[in-house]
Amino acid sequence: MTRIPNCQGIVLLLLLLFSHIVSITLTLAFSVAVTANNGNTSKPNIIIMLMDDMGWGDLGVFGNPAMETPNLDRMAAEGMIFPNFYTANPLCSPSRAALLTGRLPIRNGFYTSNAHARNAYTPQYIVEGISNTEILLPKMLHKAGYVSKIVGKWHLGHRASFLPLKHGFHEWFGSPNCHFGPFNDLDRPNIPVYDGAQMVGRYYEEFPIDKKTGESNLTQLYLQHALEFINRQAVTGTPFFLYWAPDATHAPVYASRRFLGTSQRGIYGDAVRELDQAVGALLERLHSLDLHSNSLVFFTSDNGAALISGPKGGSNGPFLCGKETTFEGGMREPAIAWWPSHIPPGRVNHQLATVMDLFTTSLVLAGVTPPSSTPLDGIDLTPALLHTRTWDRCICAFVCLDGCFILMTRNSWQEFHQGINFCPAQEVHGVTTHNQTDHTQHPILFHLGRDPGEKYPIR
Ligand SMILES: [Ca+2]
Repeated sequence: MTRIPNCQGIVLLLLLLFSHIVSITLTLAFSVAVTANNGNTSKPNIIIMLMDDMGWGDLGVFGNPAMETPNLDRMAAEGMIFPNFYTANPLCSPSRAALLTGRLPIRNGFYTSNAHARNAYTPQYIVEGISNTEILLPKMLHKAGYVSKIVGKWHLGHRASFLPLKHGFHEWFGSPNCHFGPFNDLDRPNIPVYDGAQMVGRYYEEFPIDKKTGESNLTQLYLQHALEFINRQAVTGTPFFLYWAPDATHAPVYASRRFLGTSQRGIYGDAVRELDQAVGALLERLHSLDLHSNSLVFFTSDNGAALISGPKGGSNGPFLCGKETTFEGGMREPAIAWWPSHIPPGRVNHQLATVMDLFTTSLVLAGVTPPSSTPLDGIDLTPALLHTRTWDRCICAFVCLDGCFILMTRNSWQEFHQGINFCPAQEVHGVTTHNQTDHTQHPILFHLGRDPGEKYPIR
């Protein structure tokens, strides 16, 4: 039997050594005040662009040699990149739950535990959906008068009580689940698409995706719904939160006809190029409506690229493994912040940050105080965004131990026995092992500053 260099079943403990991480380009003090949305409010609009399975190495500005993301690269040149930005979990649902709650998966219920064979990326079967006890970002922002819309993938439960409009969003166009499928049975029906509370069709039917050619106009639909929402908010003058979550880079990847065959990276690159075009269109719209100086836009991804897709998938740059592993390739995400006249342009900020920080930062910018009874795991990033500051901190991906230690567990027994290799061609002896090993008592440590690819354990 061929041994599969599988990454599953490892418990990985990372000691992040922050002292070596320094920020560059800190010479200019940059002090700003949060000013007006068309002069009317001190509350900036907030747009979070969350990609699906897009890797750290997929953007030109992060070093992809194809250099096929001119709009994102321009966004970075006009804003700030965070090369040390992490998700909270290398899977869709728990990552999104963490972003929208500001809380670790183990707090908000969307977590994977080997001991219980729980696999949180299928919430409808395990945790069913986001708990009513969790307070999501749009609900908090509503206290400050924000109007919120989600465009794209939800993935926090498909039953009625779990859908976005039940958890603080005022508007929604998109689907409760991934687009992969279709599932032609009553238990797993073809995936519905909603416009608000109304189901308006299904993927592969009213919203076609050609599984042979990869052609679909869904990214353009998601773009149009986002543009239309921004247009309306510009008229009303009310602050808004737009959570733009297209899923074109999740397998099976798709792109519109005019983008198919245009990338040197294949259809995955076609999807990236189309998303890049959409990002450019959204930023341009903010400019044309004179909202740019009062809109914080943050671009990132929910987890690393899925290496099980091989050359048909994305790139995690120099990092080890990818989606469904807690190595850097699964956890570290591309991240760009853009806010003209507030975020100093062209900066690289090495502040360690996570998707959960977007929750806390958004509340700070909106002037909303989170409930004191709810522990939050994100921190306020405004000193980094507005003043290019960096500081030491700890991040905990699953379970906090002492100090800056982080305990990470990966993958269910069920998947383990399927023998999926999440680290193809990236075997590191004693690290990416096939056999599940509990490293809790003798954790594997890497010095990420010297060894970002996690090739050389220091213990
Ligand atoms: Ca994902």
